[in-house]
Amino acid sequence: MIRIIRSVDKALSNLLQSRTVDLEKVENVVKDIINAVRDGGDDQLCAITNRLDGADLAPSDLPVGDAEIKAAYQKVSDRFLAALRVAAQNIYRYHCRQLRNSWIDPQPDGTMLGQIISPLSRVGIYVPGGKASYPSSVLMNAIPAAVAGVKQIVMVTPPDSSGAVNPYTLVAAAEAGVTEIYRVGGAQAVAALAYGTPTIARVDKITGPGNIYVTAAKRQVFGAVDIDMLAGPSEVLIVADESASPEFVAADMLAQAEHDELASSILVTPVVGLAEKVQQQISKQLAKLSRRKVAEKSINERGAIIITATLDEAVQVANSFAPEHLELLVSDPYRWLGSVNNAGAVFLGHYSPEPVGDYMAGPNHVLPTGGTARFFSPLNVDTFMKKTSLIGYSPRALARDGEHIVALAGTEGLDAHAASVQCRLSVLAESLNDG
Ligand code: HSO
Ligand code: ZN
Repeated sequence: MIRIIRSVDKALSNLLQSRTVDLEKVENVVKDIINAVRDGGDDQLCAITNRLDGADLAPSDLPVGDAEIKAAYQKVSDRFLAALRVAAQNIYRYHCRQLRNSWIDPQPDGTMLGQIISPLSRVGIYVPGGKASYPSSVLMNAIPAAVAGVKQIVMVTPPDSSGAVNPYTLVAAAEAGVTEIYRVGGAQAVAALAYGTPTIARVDKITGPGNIYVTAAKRQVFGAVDIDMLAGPSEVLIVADESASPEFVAADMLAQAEHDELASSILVTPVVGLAEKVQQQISKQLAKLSRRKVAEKSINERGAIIITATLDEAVQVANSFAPEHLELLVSDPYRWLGSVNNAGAVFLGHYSPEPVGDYMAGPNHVLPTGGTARFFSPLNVDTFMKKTSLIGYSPRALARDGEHIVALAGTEGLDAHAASVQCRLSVLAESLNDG
């Protein structure tokens, strides 16, 4: 049964402690894989795929071709495709709102300062295989990249032991504008994307969640490429008052719990009666779930119901936990929104359960986990763009600021910096004298 905890401080420190993901423990295995791929290219990629995924591939089998994508369309239902297309539309529209323009700021003194915002040229999207292979996540990664204007969107995903890739993943990739697909996963795929092999050209940035090996690999290759964030197990924190339905709250907690045994579902409420009813509802609803085993372990080991004195305190607990998903199942969610400062996504009111955001609404479901909502943002269009500063000084502006630059360079002991400005100041002074 899910725990009900009345000591808020203790509950918080326990929860915060238990959610740290220990990437260190796989660090060495991952380093070996990355080095092998760096040194051995495609052959090593295939050898490692054989060893870990059981698929016997030659380098020429790595790319997924058009025929296979066409065949995938034959395997998926019309119902899936219709739903996927509505989701893709919504995600596309939402992310278009995030597009920002380059700008220039010309000044009366003739200077021109500005910022160019441009898409990355080539990005790699990691899509997990097996049970955690979600077509929705393909859309969430690829569509923002396409909106940003990225020309080469490369997807990697592990094959099953026969070498096949999930047809739903392939269809989602085609719908979302992915331009290249390779059947390779794990740390080996991250290494290939970061350093390149003869078959897979290296990318500028790797996004998308994966298991602990993928996450550790992303951390290790950071610097050679950029990465989006370090993803951990998924989590929801629900703040609820007496207006909340115990049935809804329990359902939402289980929706999170079924993702992963390590997922956390937390309810924070000042209403003791609600807490007890939710506890009963969870036991009742659990029995009917196809992923009962996973959900039950998650709920019992990582789940919690925390009783606070007030709703205000409940929101403060949410801020301390900085959840990936925050549901405000309260009578006036907008009243509390201003008090929320750490959350990946906020779901407002009784009719915005997390799956609305997971699949349909449009905002991204790749969100910061493990408390990183303190500083990471959801995956977004900016994730796939970079900025370049523009500096255009006029002679007049340099004449005005030159001595200040010389002064600062002097205090830093950088004579050549000072000279680079001084030689121009001399020319300007001469032309003034001439004039
Ligand atoms: N809740 C997951 C995303 C997801 N749910 C995909 C269903 N499919 C992490 O935000
Ligand atoms: Zn989900």
